[in-house]
Amino acid sequence: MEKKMRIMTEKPLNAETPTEYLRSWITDNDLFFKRNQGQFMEKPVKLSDWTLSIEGVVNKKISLTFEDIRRRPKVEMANTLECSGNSRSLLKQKASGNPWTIGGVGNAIWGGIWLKELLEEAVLQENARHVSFEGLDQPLGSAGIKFIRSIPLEKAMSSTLLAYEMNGQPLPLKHGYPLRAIALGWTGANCVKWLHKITVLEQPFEGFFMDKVYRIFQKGEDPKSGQVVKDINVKSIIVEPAMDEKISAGLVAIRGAAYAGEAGIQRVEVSVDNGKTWQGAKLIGPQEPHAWRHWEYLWQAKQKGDYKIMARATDTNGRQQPETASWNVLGYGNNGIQEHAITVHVG
Ligand SMILES: Nc1nc2c(c(=O)[nH]1)N[C@H]1C(S)=C(S)[C@@H](COP(=O)(O)O)O[C@H]1N2
Ligand SMILES: [Mo]
Repeated sequence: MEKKMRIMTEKPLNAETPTEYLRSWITDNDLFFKRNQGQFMEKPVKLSDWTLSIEGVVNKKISLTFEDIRRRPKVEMANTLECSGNSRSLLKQKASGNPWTIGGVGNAIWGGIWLKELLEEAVLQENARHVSFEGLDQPLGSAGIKFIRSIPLEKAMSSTLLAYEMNGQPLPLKHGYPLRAIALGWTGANCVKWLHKITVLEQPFEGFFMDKVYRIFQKGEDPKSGQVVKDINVKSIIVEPAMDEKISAGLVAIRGAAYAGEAGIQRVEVSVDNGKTWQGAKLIGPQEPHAWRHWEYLWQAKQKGDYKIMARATDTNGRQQPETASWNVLGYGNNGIQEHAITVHVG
């Protein structure tokens, strides 16, 4: 199964979804991108050995078994998950990190419970501000730093899921079995896998994965002075035709997906003449909050030649993709129109 993925590193496993598999609204669990900072267990943890604890600035520490969680009413939410570094390799100026093209993104239906319910049960103290997540995966490398991340309390209380199902299946081992956080509409780094410990904090968690990475900063700046990457930028990707595809003159279906994190997609426009003119694409397929929207533009390709095709999305808050991405040292959030243009040959 991993064969179909584009594997960037084996240890830790970092693999992206080939463009052709981004054409369906639901991304198959097997083909969903995999992004890891550490090493996950070879075998799934035994559910009888697993508990989820909630501690920190709460009045009532709690510990739950998997059954305790399963017994609660199940919530199912669509959510497009994207790695902060997705599209990094398409930046005109190189940035360090995994060389994602556009496949560090996927859409799934996540089944689980609202984090809010558990936090309320644990009774938050007045000084509660952030919620940190810790997984069971082991750090790789000499530094031995665990992947621990925290999100603001408002996000934890409003739209964060603890998911044990992915597309109707038990959460696959590689995607965090048995439980992961899904901060709806936020980048992957906020969605800790193999979750077993939640700590309510008075301020953001301090550590490597909060302060040195997942921050927007420029050369010479202290990473910690930069903004933490949270919400997903408005963006559209072209999934059909393929990059450099040879197509015959006539009617050509240009298709793609657009997403904007917590916002919805208002419109997508397509240009086949280097940005001189833009035509509205048709929004197609399911429309769900936090999930990408697929789109289609039928193009009458009359003249032979090479064409650059570009797509431009606008979200429901009026944010529009920039002409070119705003660069940062770690290459996060590349949503540039130019960076995502494709070339096709009409023959
Ligand atoms: N425990 C743990 N959770 C993690 C990570 C990790 O390395 N360890 N990687 C994060 C990052 S950077 C991303 S993009 C997503 C990827 O989720 P996926 O592998 O299910 O696609 O998981 C996040 N959760
Ligand atoms: Mo990520």
